[in-house]
Amino acid sequence: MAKSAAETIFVLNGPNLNLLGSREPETYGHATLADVERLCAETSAKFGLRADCRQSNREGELIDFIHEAHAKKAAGIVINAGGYSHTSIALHDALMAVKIATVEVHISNIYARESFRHHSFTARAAFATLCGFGIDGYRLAINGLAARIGVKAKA
Ligand code: CA2
Repeated sequence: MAKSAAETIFVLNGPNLNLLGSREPETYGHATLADVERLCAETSAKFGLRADCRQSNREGELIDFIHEAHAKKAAGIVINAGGYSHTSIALHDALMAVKIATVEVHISNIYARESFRHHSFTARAAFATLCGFGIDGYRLAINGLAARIGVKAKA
């Protein structure tokens, strides 16, 4: 049976994350965005959830995805807004407006990098932030999100 929208989590990746696996492996590892999306789908499935994975290099489109998550009554959001995390009040405002349980993920440890990465506007709108775990951060985020929304792993 098809899963209802209420059992969907949105996994949003921001600018340049489509380049994962092709450049800067010392910072972001060798996994591709397709690997990230597969990991999210597999992890979500363990909870009977569906991962709706989107990536955009445009701030406005990411905001549209957040509005769509609200319209579709998504159960949660996992977001790596990339560089927009550090600049975008508009993304912060969108996340605040929809009031969907949100986890922020960064592949790298943003606190061990340049000081301009140490502040995240979007993190203020998330109930938790994970950074520095590589792409495993997405798996951890979905586990934490499921616990937060009261969804248990299926036997
Ligand atoms: O560590 C993360 O996940 C970041 O969100 C990645 C962003 C960066 O601006 C944040 O400070 C931390 C950059 C994404 C760029 O991704 C690339 C992947 C491969 C090659 C080049 C860029």
